[in-house]
Amino acid sequence: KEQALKDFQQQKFGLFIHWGLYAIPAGIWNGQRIEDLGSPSVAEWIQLVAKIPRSTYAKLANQFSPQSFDADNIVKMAKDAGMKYLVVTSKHHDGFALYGSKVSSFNSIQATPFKRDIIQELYDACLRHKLDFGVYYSQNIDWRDGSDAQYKVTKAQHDLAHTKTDAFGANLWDPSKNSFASYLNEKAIPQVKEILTRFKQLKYIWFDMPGLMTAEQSFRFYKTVYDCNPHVIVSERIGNGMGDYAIPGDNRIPDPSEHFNQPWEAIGTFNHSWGYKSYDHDWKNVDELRYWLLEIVSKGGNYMLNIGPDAQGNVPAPVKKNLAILGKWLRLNGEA
Ligand code: JFZ
Repeated sequence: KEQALKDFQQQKFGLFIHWGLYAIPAGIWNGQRIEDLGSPSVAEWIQLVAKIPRSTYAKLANQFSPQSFDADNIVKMAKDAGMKYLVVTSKHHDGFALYGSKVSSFNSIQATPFKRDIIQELYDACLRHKLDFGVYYSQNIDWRDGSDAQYKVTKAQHDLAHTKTDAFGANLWDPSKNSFASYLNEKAIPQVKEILTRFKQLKYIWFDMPGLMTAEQSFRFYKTVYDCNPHVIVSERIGNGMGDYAIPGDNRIPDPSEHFNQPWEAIGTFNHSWGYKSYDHDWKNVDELRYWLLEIVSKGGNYMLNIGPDAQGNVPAPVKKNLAILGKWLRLNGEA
């Protein structure tokens, strides 16, 4: 693992991809923009913010047919931009898997007319173009099968301890009947195993939003990953101080005085949303991208810059354009 971490620290620049069913509403539900409905106003949170029932949300899968999706194009774009790795959402908070999961049929092969394995396609393209590959996996929040993110179970305890008491992220509008334990045993842990077994060259697993997870639960994920592939490195958002690399916070460049005991990675959006948002056109320009990259890399971190492809699988034009210019500049300076 030590070598894997050293390699990771050398990468400097990577591509983060948030993609899923939420690219279809793209920030608008029943004619209302997500910021007019509540917060957070990032497009991939539409199900929670608009309190969409699970069965209604699942119907989006029937419309998911991104005919323009081309893994090679995306990976080439990243490579030409000077990026060395890619991390894509294998399952976000909505519970939808972008690969052919045997554990849950709510996935891109079984639940959609598209019937393709997006993670496999991106994985293969990364191997072809020699980019390191990782996946994001929402281990705690799962609005479809994850019940209440154990809010009901542990709120009293947490109140007593005066620690985290909010139910942030929990599905309280239409919770599944699953207990949190059964969600862990029957979906999340098996899917993590499945991913690690399937994608043998996986380098990173990016857990996120641990919420009220106990140390024991975080450790179960850590151990599951380690037992399947001890070289895979794990983001700190596995929770409870576990994880192999630090993340200074979303869209945040750490202060020069900040000290990390681990390799770290700053993550950032290209506009103001991770998932595709049809009306957010406030893209970082090339000077801004250069600023972020240089600030982060000069402080010793990696910069993982996010894109959200649209419902057809297209990468927004300003993203392609600005990345191409940035890559050209990096090559002129011998850095890519
Ligand atoms: C989380 C997700 O909820 C979001 O949808 C996206 O995937 C993002 C990368 O991660 O959102 C967070 C998580 C942590 C912080 C902020 C937003 N934080 O620590 O500042």
